[in-house]
Amino acid sequence: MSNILVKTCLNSLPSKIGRFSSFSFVQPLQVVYGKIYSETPTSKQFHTSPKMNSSIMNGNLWETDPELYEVIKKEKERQRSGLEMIASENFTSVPVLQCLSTCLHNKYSEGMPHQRYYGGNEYIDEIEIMAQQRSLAAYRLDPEQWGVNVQPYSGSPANFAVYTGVVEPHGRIMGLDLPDGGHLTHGFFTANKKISATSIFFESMPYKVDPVSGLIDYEQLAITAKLFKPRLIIAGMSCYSRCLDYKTFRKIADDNGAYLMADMAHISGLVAAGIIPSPFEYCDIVTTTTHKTLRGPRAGVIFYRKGVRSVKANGQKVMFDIENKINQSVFPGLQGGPHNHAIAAIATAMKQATTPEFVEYQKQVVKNAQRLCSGLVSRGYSVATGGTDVHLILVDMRSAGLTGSPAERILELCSIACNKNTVPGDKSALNPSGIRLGTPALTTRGLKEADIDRVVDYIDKALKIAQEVTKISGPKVADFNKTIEESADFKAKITKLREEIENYSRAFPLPGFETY
Ligand code: DSN
Repeated sequence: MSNILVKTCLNSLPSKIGRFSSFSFVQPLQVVYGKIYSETPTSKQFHTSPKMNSSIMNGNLWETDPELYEVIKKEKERQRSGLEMIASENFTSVPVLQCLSTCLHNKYSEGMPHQRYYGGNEYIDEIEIMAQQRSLAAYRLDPEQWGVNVQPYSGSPANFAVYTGVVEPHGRIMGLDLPDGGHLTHGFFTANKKISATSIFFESMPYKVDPVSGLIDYEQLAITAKLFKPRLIIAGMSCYSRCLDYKTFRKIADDNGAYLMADMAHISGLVAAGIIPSPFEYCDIVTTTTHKTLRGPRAGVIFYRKGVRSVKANGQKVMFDIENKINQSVFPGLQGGPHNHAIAAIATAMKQATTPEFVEYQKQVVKNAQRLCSGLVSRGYSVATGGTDVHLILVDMRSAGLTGSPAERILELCSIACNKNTVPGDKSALNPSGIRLGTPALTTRGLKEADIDRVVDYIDKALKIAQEVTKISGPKVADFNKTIEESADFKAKITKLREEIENYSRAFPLPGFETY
């Protein structure tokens, strides 16, 4: 049966009746997954297909590739038995994991819903539209005012797509400097090298935090923006523990005729829950990953304004014209086929983001971060900006006579995952003074404030071992590792603490770990 004939049959279905529930209306031939039935198929016929007689195609991973499976099992055990405190990580839900391993993975669908370059996309269209509608709903956005592209593979491609679409080649962008808490894709470069492609293909001027307060220096940003005249300003961060002042960003952007883009990747769960200020009131464009606080799949999303941008003195309306620019920049500009399994997972994650349970989770994430902060401060550690409004804190390890690298290393040896990070005023991203700690993943496992007190105790114990080691080794990580390796006493102390932490951690559940 030709595709045209199949289409004709489908088009003739009564519009209010679902395609598969209406087989009895289409006679005499039925087409299901390419099979032609002379009678209406029973649900058994519909749901079953002959089992493929191929061990590589139909066998389980643990049978077809035990070598790889063994390593995956080790990673699973590492996740289960460790305390995951990397601020950008989380444990996603079973429905998201289920979407990620569906047949949607098999389909090419370049283009936008109902405008594809491949056939067979009727259900993919339905799923992508669902992901779009739910993304707008999760942030309470009016579809007349906002559009969304759910195809970016992740946050970095999403940001690059925005710059490609709305900033001219070598046009100017301004973002928070990476050592001050910004992201690579906010235009990072050093004195010697343009590190990120966003500083190679666009001209980038960073703004900074005040080195004493650790807060974004909006006054200096306004002065620099006036001189630099950026086409786009990025309000976003990778390691900044305070809410952003979007209203001030907006004013600076308006004063210079710039677009304002928020990169809310880290905080998008908190924004969806409505527990911190939303960037949507002030921004023209908002990008996010979907796997951090939002707790969805590893993917990216771009929201963009539609409708009236401004009204001239003579009453003439100036309209936003960024919808097509951004969509075309994602595809065909930068990407090929959308990852449809990830788009389905975005749809279900955005649905979860509207539930009361999700709001409670996000509130607990912040409470836990604040408890982590106060616990460490009470033990003498210095935290950038003195606190946190969000899901992360930045601890200045110089307050414990350490730097970021040995601190990260000792915590890793004790099964606590975090990352070394620059603190305000640091000169080198390779040898930073701090560590970044976040609570989204621990909160997903069910830890509450009292549990965080215990985590603070573990962190403190580990860092005290690091202090002892560095008295002998000095600050270099290679020497630090060697000193531990050569000391039975240090190894015993670390092993004892690690076992205690791992036993504690294993008591907290993980979504889907029994099944996946
Ligand atoms: N790598 C992420 C982070 O850790 O913040 C951002 O892309």
